[in-house]
Amino acid sequence: MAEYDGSQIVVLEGLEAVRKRPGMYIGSTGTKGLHHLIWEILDNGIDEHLTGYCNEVQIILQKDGGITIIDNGRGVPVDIHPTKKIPTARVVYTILHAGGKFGNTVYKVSGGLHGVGASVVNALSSKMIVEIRRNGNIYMDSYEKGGHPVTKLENGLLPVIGTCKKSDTGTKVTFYPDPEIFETVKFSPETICKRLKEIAFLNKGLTLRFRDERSGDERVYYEEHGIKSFISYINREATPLHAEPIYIEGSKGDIEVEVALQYINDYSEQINAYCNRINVVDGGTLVTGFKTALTRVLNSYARELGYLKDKDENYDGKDVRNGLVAIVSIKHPDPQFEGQTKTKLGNTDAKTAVDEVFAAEVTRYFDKNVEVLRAILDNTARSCRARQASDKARSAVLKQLNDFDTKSKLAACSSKKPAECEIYIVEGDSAGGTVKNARDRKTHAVLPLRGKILNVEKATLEKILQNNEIRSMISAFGCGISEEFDINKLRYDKIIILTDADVDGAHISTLLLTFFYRFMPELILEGKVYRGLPPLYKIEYEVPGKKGAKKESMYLMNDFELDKKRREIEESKGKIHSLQRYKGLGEMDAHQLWETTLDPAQRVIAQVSIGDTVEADEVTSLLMGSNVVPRRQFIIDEAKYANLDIT
Ligand code: 28F
Repeated sequence: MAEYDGSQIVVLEGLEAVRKRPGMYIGSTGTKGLHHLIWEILDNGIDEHLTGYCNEVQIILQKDGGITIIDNGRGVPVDIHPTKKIPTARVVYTILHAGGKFGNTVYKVSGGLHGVGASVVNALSSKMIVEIRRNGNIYMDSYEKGGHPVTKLENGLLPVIGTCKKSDTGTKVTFYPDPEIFETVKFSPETICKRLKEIAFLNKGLTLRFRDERSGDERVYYEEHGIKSFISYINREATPLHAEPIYIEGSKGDIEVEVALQYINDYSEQINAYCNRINVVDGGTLVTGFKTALTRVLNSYARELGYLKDKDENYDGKDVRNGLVAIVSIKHPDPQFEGQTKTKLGNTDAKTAVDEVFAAEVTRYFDKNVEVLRAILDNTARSCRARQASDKARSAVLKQLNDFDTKSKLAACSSKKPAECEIYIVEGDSAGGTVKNARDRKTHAVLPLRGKILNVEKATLEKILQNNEIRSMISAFGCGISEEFDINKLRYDKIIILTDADVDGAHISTLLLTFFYRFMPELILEGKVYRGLPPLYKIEYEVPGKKGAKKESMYLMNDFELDKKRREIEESKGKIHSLQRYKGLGEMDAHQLWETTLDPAQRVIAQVSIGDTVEADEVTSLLMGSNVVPRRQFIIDEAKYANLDIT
């Protein structure tokens, strides 16, 4: 057993904290949290690419369930850390938040959890082995059971297990996620490859090699043209208005700016923003700078080329961005992330940098490609005319909607303070009735939906505004939609979707989310939308106690909890009296529904968030759009993750 001195005892307590509350560090212990372990280690390798020392990263899924990630960067330093008095590499992998890089000298890359550091991965692994190639030596360190170092240091240094060429440098990390922590330790090659593809797009010149030793599958990801190719990939099924995506790059001070954009024949706009490779889902200053510059440049060209006469008003930003698909990617030495989910960039210098670099470079481009400029201005002029027409139609309908819609079946709550009110969107009148009885009338409103709502992905605005279910929601929420949307007018603090845990329930929930995402995206971005999670089972059992058997009952959320409870009852020689599976909300009485699903003190609700803008837009169009073939393929690929209720 390796000897520990005082400094290391502190270290291990840090990692113990991670094992106690893994969700705090990696979001969840489900498959998403499992894959965050990979992103964390991978990000450190990509950091090396960002700083210019690495051009290749390998990812190997091993037969024994472990995963190995190798970069050809400088290799984690192995010298004795000035203050911790242990090898720096051991500091990186055993001290919390000591991530791959310290200080701000290097752009910190992160998979969205903003660099919780490689030490968290170690803490949540049953085993980790690190091999470092530096100064012509191969150093090794290894850890077990959540980061306990097991390699004996030699004169306080990592042992050298071999030699290599001086030029052969880099870091190799192999880790085995701890099955005691994770619900599943099975990696998904599809999930990994999708992320590797995105990383290649965002890091032009970086080669990513993937190998799955269980299947023999090998893939290489390399995008010589980076985000320009990313735009072509995103638009692979669309009809572009100009053949080549526009690509600009430049820098202002120590902020590097890249923008790629291509207009397509579509009504929506999609801007994907990245800061140091983090997908800033809520945008922020880098997007504001881009939008301001684009609107300003196109309006000045519109006047110069006669699209707009002196008396005409400027084109609106929405007109300019109709059919736009863009990626704004910056590298910033000290990014400040804001917002509830820390995915909005706050640095004001980023706004100026993107505005100035983009305006100057895209003007240079348009001066040399007037036919592309005209295609875009024609599109802008068309969008402006269409908007003005539909504005008239929409505001007429919305004006009528904002007056309280008598036809709606809303059971309002008595409180008029949005901060304490919640609205439950419930599937069907019977469940709606039970929820109306069970709720807290002061703060709980209930809006029962009669069956399926319209699929907005395939409908025009006029058709959408004629659908009663949608009208009821718009008038109940009180905050308008699209351009008229104003989150400050929302009458509720939470919109909780309560559907049955069956296929129909899932479909209605998806239709609702499509409507929110397309017409009230801020509801989701501001974290207002939740999924109610009623229990799936009620189990009644007895466990032997000192004063004879004790009868107990409890609610269980899913099969994972049921299996765990069954094992517990078995181990304590208990007996199960009954197990009830709830097929739908209507099967619960008001009291049960209150204590399991409505009572804020006891219920479980899941906040809906957008993890990745490219994915959100793609999956919504894929699942809800008109192209059937790619949808069928998506469902086949993802079906293994669905919790189907085929009983
Ligand atoms: C497979 C995962 O983790 N690669 C890494 C480096 C390189 C350096 C580094 C990492 C602690 C004090 C910085 C080397 N030489 N791949 C990886 N490659 N961490 S993690 O430094 C951590 C140091 O400051 C590195 C000079 N500077 C930095």
